[in-house]
Amino acid sequence: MRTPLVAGNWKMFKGAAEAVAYAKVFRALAKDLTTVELVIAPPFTAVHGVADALRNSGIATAGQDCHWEKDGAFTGAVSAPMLKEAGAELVILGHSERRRVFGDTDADVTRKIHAAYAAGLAPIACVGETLEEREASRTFEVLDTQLKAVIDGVSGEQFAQMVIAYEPVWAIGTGRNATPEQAQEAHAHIRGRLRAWLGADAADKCQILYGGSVKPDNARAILQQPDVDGALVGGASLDPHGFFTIASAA
Ligand code: G2H
Repeated sequence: MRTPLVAGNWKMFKGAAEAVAYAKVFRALAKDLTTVELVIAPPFTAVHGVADALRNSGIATAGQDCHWEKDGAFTGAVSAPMLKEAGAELVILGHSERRRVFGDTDADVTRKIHAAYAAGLAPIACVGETLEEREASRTFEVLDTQLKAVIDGVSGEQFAQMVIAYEPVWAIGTGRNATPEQAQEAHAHIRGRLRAWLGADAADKCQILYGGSVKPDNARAILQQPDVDGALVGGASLDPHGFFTIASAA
């Protein structure tokens, strides 16, 4: 019922030239992969080039973050309308690296989500608990708090555009991925909360991605879980062939 979505989050890797070369290779590899929605999120400087190289391929380009204002004196920041103009169709918001390294709060994530919608970008909203929170049995409580911020003030029509990514912080870039059962448990919890708060239709249609050390050799088992609708892939998306293998498993 839900189309799988696999997104590559390149983080701070690849300059514009390398990014465009990758996009051309990946476009050719994925030309017959029509059953999966594909997204590539390069660094800001490569968004325009990648979007251009993927034009009319069905593969979308995403930003990795945006500011909540559309313009202003915010040195170093990039706004949602700027990403849209550069060719992005989506934007990753609330990634744990933004929360942990740059201090993004739940309130910031809410503002950024509304800025994305105003610019015509679909948010890929990230939630996830730390190891300390999991070990203290606080996973569901943390997910609920972050989810509430993600859907705060979002209309039903807007929510239909949203993608949610569950990324347990302890599994990000550590090589220590959640087991398929742990992923399914968290995803089912998220969908249950969405059902309670937004209704069955919204919850059943929402694509919930798993992120955290997804690799070609573990993707299939995770993606087979009933409430896992795709993956947000970091390190393993940097190679187009590896990323294609993961996308093909969805
Ligand atoms: C989680 C993920 C992509 P990685 O951050 O967002 O990265 O696959 O490298 O753990």
